Amino acid sequence: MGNMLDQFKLTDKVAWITGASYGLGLAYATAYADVGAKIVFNDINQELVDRGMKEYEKLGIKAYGAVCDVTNEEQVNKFVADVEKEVGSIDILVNNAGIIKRIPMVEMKLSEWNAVINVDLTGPFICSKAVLPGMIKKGYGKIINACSMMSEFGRETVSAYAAAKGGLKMLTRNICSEYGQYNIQCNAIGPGYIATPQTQPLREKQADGSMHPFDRFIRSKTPAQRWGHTEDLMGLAVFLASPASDFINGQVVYIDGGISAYIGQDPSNLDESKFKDEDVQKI
Ligand code: NAP
Ligand code: GCO
Repeated sequence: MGNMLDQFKLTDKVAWITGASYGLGLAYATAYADVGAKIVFNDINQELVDRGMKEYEKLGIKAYGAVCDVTNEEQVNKFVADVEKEVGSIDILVNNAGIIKRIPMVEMKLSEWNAVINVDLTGPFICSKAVLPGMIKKGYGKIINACSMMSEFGRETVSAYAAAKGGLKMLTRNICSEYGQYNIQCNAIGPGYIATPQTQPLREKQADGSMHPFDRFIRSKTPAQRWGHTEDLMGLAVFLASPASDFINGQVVYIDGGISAYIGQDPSNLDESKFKDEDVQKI
């Protein structure tokens, strides 16, 4: 068995994290670099790619970054071909890129619905389809999808996002079913409520300086009574990308501070003096 820690190493593995200029994607990439992976990332425009490159340089990480819209199959196929030439065949894909639109369903335009479904569900289809042939040829691969509380629960105003993330849970199971025979594992990370730019609007202080109602609500639904930080997810990201999880397939692993196990308490019971302002991200 050798040294157990070797089970969690990604030495020389090529890891592509989509939409990883900041937020959770940056955290996943940082964790992967720390255990030896070669980092590859894309984002929606050059400004974001440049921002990401600066972040990786600051962290001492040599990353390959390029513009690629995950909803554009031509761009994705070119990105994968360029990576294979410049860095090597992709061993690990994290379908992290995502958007959310918080609009009551009856007010949501079809174009807004389609935008969310395209990025959050069709994007992972396109990117996974692009990397699977190489993984099948090698007889090795890890695909990790960004699921969500909304893969299991609904809530007001996030119909498109919940439909996409619910679909992504089933896409995870289907990739497992079709390609597990080639030693390819497809699992998903299911974060709870994490302090990133995407959830910033739900945590902003009110004009009178009081807590955002949703901030109080989500803390009353979380046994840990706090928002997650990007660092909280790094260990699970490494685990699902490493040999330690080679016999885990088709699973969504929820990392949510206990939300999905807890009925919640009356928000007015919470002692606000215990709460710290949640940083958007520490790294
Ligand atoms: P984020 O801060 O909004 O970052 C998402 C990244 O994806 C951004 O860099 C974004 O670029 C990029 N992106 C958006 N559309 C893209 C496209 N078409 N092609 C390529 N890149 C694109 O989100 P996050 O909070 O880090 O979350 C990352 C993933 O985890 C998302 O899939 C999200 O749904 C999921 N998640 C987040 C939470 C949470 O609480 N934060 C919880 C559960 C699941 P732009 O700046 O242009 O948008
Ligand atoms: C929302 C939030 C959530 C989080 C995350 C929870 O509006 O409810 O944005 O959807 O982003 O997906 O797991």
